[in-house]
This record gives sequence, structure tokens and C-alpha cells, in this order.
Amino acid sequence: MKFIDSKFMRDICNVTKQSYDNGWDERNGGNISIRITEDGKHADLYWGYEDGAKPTSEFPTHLMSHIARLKTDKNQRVVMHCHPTNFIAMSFTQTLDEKRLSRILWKMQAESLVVFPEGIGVIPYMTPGTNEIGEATAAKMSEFKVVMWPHHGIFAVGSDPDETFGLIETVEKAALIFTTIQAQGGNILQDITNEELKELAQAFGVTANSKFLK
Ligand code: 2HA
Ligand code: ZN
Repeated sequence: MKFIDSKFMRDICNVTKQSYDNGWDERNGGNISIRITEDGKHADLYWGYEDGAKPTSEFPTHLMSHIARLKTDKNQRVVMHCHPTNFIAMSFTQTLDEKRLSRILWKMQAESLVVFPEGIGVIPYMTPGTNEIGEATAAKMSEFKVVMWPHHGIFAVGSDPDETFGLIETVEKAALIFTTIQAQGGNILQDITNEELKELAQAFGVTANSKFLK
């Protein structure tokens, strides 16, 4: 019996290939999981796990993030992790402040706030693959769909692989624009104002994180 529909399987192949082609999954970097909606009593092996291979080292974060999102939005069944270059670079040059980083990313393009109106969560740098980083990420996942892992990458959630990858792409595009601005001298002559962010949220019917708009 198959517990995941074939469209999801195809979409996983497509988004992981795109992520690799974008340079966000060097070597064995990146991982993705889908919470299946069965009774939890069955497992179905589609491929792999041969010659002693094990699930991703980030399994604790995937599992705990699914548990966290299930309480917030049970339709969000996909958790994806990868290493978007410009987003990671910002974790070196910018203070690790959720409000500040969220506002920078929101202001880089008019789409940003519409795609991640909660802003982004940020955890401190922690050793990957540990239960501790899983717990810290899951704690953020109750409020945010996107969590920055400083000096490492991104964790994002969504209702299907395409939506989740689209979220990562949007965040990374904003980070790329920020990087390009710095490369052009960093002198911003005009940008999207806080008032305009509020208007954007209203126009698109999304609830922006009010703590980050104050
Ligand atoms: O699974 O990206 O963080 C490879 C990784 C670990
Ligand atoms: Zn990683």
C-alpha cells in the first residue's frame, strides 16, 4: 500500500533537484520530510536505506517541527531544510535579531510579506543533528514557517513540497537582493516603508506579525 500520493513524490523530486541546481544542497546537504496522514502504524519504503543508510541527521528537527506545526496548522505536512547562500551570508553580517532580519527581508521585494507574513524565526548557532537544535527549531515553528539556522541554512514548512520550496525561494531571493544592494554600495535611497508594509498586508488579506511592524 502507498501512503503518499504520487504527485507529492514527484514534487519532492522536482524541488530537491531545483534546490541542488540552485547550489543550496552541496554534497549531502539538505533534507525534506512529509508527515503522512495514516494511523502511524505503518511504514512504506519507497527507495534507499540500503547498505546501512539511515534517515537524515536532522531527523530530530524534522520530527519536532512536524509536531509543532500540527498544533498550528495541520495542513502543513512538509518540512524542508537546505543551505541558501545569501540567506546564510546574512547570518554573518547582520545581528541575529528576528524583527530586524524580518523587516529587511520584507522590504527587499513586495512579495516577501505576502509569502511569509509572520516574518522569520532565528535560533542561535547550535550543533546540527542534535535534539537540542530540534527543540529550539520546533519552539520557533509554533510561530514561524521559516527558521534561520545561523551559519548553516534554513528550515521551512508548507502544505506541499512546491509551496515549501517557493517559501524558501522567496526568502533567498530577498537575501540575494539585499546582497546585491550591498554590492552596489549599500546606499538605499528609497525603500518600502513600514506604512506600505501594512497596506500590503491589508491589500493581500494577510496578517503581518504586528510585533515586527511596530
Ligand atoms: O543532511 O544538511 O544539516 C545534510 C544536512 C545536515
Ligand atoms: Zn544542513
